[in-house]
Amino acid sequence: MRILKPALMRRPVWHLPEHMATPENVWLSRRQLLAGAGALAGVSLLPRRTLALDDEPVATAEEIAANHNNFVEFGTTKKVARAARALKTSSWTLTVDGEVEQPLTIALEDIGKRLPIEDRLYRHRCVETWALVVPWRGFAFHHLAKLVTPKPAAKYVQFTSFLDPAVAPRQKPGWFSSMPWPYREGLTLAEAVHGLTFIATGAYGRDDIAPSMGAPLRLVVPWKYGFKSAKSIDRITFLSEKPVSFWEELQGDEYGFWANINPAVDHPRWSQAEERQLGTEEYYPTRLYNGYAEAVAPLYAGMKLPDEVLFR
Ligand SMILES: Nc1nc2c(c(=O)[nH]1)N[C@H]1C(S)=C(S)[C@@H](COP(=O)(O)O)O[C@H]1N2
Ligand SMILES: [Mo]
Repeated sequence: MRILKPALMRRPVWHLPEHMATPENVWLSRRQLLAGAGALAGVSLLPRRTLALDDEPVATAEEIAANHNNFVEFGTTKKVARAARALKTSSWTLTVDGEVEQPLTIALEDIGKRLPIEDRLYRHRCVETWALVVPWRGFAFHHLAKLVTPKPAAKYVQFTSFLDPAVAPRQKPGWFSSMPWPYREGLTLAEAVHGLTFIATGAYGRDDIAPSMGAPLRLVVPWKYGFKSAKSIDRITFLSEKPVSFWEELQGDEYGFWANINPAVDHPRWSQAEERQLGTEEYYPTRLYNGYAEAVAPLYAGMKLPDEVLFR
């Protein structure tokens, strides 16, 4: 596959015209365009677009998004889709507890009755530098927070993935790659109730999610590195103290609590300046807060944290 070097990609092609907005059309059209561009020594024919918050990026095809994953419960390669089919999502419940006035346990099938379901197209950027764009369906987390009424003591929110060694044998004690199961992630309360923070219940226009992408409930925090977006969650806990997350416990110097995306702050072992779009294999400059700076930078305005802390 042809790889356009960043220097030649003088303009972002995140945004394509409306008539090209279905993934299938985009695939064909982009390839044709890029083939044409190749003939013109790498100069794209697309008009220059700078992605604004309300611009719609272009979805990655589901076949690609569901077959290149990080989901360590099912293996440490990107090819975990088959193993993840072991997930049993039929009698799933979500428990919301901790520092709240009205803790609740809600069955998956009742979520749509109590929370406003909407579609959102979000960029996703893994700390390992691959990136894609996913059309999620689900609800903004602040709606759920309102249902349980956080107590004044609540300062953080922890999102916990399933724990079931019968489904994910790697979670058996003593497995050679023993990890601190279950997978879990944390946000400040302010981050959690930010309008962009989303719990996905569906994707690609459907009311369910491919198992490999974190069925049946998946946190989505689009301005942070992908590891913050915990998959297959069954518990959300409001806390007074900052929780330690899965990767932080394993390798805290490389995968911190904040993990906000910033092209200028390298991972200790590689540059974060560019990202590779799955499917096209094109490289683009990484965007501050993954392109959502306008919306989320105010969250961090008063903080005097060094970049290595806020962005790693
Ligand atoms: N439970 C769980 N959630 C997880 C992970 C995981 O291994 N287990 N990987 C994280 C990482 S590192 C990334 S990049 C994204 C990957 O999401 P995707 O496979 O849908 O692209 O899920 C995140 N959520
Ligand atoms: Mo990741």
